[in-house]
Amino acid sequence: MTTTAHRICPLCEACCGLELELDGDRVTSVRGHDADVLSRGFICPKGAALGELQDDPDRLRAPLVKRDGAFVEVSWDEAFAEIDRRLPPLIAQHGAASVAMVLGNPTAHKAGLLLYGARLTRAIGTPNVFSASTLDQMPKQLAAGWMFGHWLSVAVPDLDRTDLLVVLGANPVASNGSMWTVPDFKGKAKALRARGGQLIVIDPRRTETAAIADRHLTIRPGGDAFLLLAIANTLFAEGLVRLGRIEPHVAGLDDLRAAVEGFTPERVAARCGIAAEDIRALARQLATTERAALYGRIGTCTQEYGTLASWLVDVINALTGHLDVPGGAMFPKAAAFAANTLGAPGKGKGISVGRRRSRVSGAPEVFGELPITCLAEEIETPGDGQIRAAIVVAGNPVLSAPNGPRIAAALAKLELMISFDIYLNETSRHAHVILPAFNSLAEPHFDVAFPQLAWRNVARYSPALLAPPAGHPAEWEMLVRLIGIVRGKGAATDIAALDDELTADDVARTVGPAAPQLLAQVAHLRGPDRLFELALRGGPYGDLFGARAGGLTLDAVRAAPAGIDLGELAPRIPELLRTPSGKVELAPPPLVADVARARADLDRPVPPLVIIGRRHLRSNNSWMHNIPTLAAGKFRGALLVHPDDAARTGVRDGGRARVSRDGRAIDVTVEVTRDISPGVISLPHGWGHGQAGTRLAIAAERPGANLNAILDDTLRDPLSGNAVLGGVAVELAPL
Ligand SMILES: Nc1nc2c(c(=O)[nH]1)N[C@H]1C(S)=C(S)[C@@H](COP(=O)(O)OP(=O)(O)OC[C@H]3O[C@@H](n4cnc5c(=O)[nH]c(N)nc54)[C@H](O)[C@@H]3O)O[C@H]1N2
Ligand SMILES: Nc1nc2c(c(=O)[nH]1)N[C@H]1C(S)=C(S)[C@@H](COP(=O)(O)OP(=O)(O)OC[C@H]3O[C@@H](n4cnc5c(=O)[nH]c(N)nc54)[C@H](O)[C@@H]3O)O[C@H]1N2
Ligand code: SF4
Ligand SMILES: [Mo]
Repeated sequence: MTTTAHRICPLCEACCGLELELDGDRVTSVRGHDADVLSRGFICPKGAALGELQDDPDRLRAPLVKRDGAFVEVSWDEAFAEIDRRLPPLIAQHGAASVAMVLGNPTAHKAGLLLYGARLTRAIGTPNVFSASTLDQMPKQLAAGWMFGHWLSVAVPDLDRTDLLVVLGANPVASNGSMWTVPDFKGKAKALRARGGQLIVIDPRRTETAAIADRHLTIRPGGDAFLLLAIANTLFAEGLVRLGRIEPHVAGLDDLRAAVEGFTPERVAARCGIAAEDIRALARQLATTERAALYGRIGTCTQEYGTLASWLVDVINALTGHLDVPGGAMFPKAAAFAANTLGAPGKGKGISVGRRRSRVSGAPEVFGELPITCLAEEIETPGDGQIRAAIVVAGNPVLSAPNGPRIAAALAKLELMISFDIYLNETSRHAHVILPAFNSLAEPHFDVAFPQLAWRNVARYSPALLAPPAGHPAEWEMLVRLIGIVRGKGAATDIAALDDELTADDVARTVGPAAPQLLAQVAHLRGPDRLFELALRGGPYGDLFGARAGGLTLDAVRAAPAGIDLGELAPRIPELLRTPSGKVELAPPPLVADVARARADLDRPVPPLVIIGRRHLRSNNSWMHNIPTLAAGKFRGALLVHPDDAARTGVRDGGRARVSRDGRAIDVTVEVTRDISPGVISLPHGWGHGQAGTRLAIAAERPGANLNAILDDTLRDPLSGNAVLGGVAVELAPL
């Protein structure tokens, strides 16, 4: 029997609402859900392939345990019994720090993994927590934390109402937006231009986004902080600073002015590869356009000055009067889970970072995490606190983190590795136990993080659509079972009872003596649903457990399959602020101090050739290369080379070439194109399949090369610990 159902897409930050046709348990068609309040019918080829993802014959259907070096399928009870035999004794002997938690990107897209993964981390109590955040957005979170008092108080462009959007180091036409949930960016950008507005893209490559822009400025990789310092400098020098409505709530303007002194457009032009007159014109255009927003993403984060650049993006939005106003950069107000809607408004504890340091490199902790580039050395280096076991949740660091081969070798040495993964891939092949999810459609979903970054305020819920085969636990149940094992309750924990206990503890921690009363009101729910209900009802639009008539409840959101529209973004300063001063901190001391590092680096010579990454609409980081319709067609893992560089190095279009750095090398297929700047080459990350012991038949046919095999795990933004994933010097030679 065919049924129609609706679902939030679990694949990327756009979080599109999908309309599925189901024949029993099989997905027979996927379309955009026209009525969805967030995405309004938009869909991309990845979302359309959700059915294929479920049907993939290589997808794991049962837990695997490694015995004598080979994986065997076991029952769920056996898998957990294996973990129970090995994990608690290891913790008892070597301490909690001997277990690493490694959280990958899909953790953010699956509420069960996100909410219960955090509980498992707490239950183990390990300081060794690593995630994709330090390959991605940690700089943006840290800058936001220092400026606004919470790491998810991130301003996003109010695209529907702006007249000028400047995109720096992002390609939302391919990525569908990041730290900015904006399904159908392309449609919205076209609407901006149709109403007379402008789109400017600053990127070393003429990207799909640059192709639809009014203007494309090429930048030298890693030059963003310098460009932004010069824009800020120009705004002060030319008397263009207008803080606008946030003026009474801003601190640090004088310190900021002093910090950017000397960074004139002329002084930075060579460093960032943009002519002084272009920098000045951009500063003036931002300052004099009434509704404008500057948006920076991956390109601005995954570099040596990631936090500095992320901070300066918001600084420039503030200095030009575009922060927290319609048509500028605004703060969403999420219906649930947003810390910037909790507690007393307008003031808070702010953030604290660097409370401890990593054992080997001494990298500071940021928001409870250590840089993922420290993972291998923490496994390899003997001594107190050495990592001997890892729990990898939906992550593939062998392909996604710098010096992947070193990570693979380190993982192979672990006494115990547990992977939550749906494939036997480059990382999970090193596990001793693999716990595969049945299907995201079998679990209820509520976007925990992304409404805090969304172009519009909405509340949506996706109920479970499929029943898993008997005995196949939901991912949150697997995590609860692991928590039971860690707490010494054995492999056969009563999941419902332990879930009750965990939830009761959390509620008591947040609301104190009122906890029993609240819990009684949600006693009809279990697992993630109960957490959604608690967060929604206690949230800024919630019914406050009966105190606010007509407020949101999970039932109310569930009754609206297209979601509930909570309106366009509205100004939130000062209410949103959680800094100790109750102000927007324009010049946080660690960032002002970091400007000195940039100043000392102004005259760094330009290497002849540097490498950067890119993304493609039909690819998703290191996975989905095994999905037939996504893998079909032109190979998308080629190295882009400018004709001048091709001529200089002797590589040719369609030929093979070797890219090397510090004695490490990868072999790639070359595509010669004028879309990339001279002196820059581009290779997407997440490739390098076909490795021994993996089970990804389609991906192995055209494996591509692992960009991260030549990137360095020693290069980090010192403030955020984020990896440097581009702009590093490489050599190129024909094969
Ligand atoms: N050089 C370079 N490297 C980069 C980047 C770059 O731009 N350049 N980008 C970085 C960024 S932004 C990110 S976010 C990281 C991403 O890197 P990772 O965090 O490693 O995430 P993915 O590569 O998406 O791998 C996701 C893993 O989860 C598994 N998976 C998929 N669905 C499920 C599920 O439902 N349940 C479970 N348990 N597992 C599932 C997949 O099989 C895969 O193993 O890569 C980073 N690496
Ligand atoms: N189809 C698809 N969508 C995705 C993903 C995917 O793999 N595939 N991954 C998802 C994830 S995890 C994330 S984090 C987001 C990322 O989303 P985006 O931030 O939009 O990421 P990219 O598409 O990699 O765009 C980064 C751009 O920065 C440019 N760049 C590189 N170095 C520099 C630099 O130094 N300065 C400047 N100004 N630009 C530079 C690159 O040329 C590239 O065009 O995408 C998400 N969406
Ligand atoms: S853009 Fe594509 S992958 Fe991302 S949420 Fe929408 S349909 Fe899913
Ligand atoms: Mo990411």
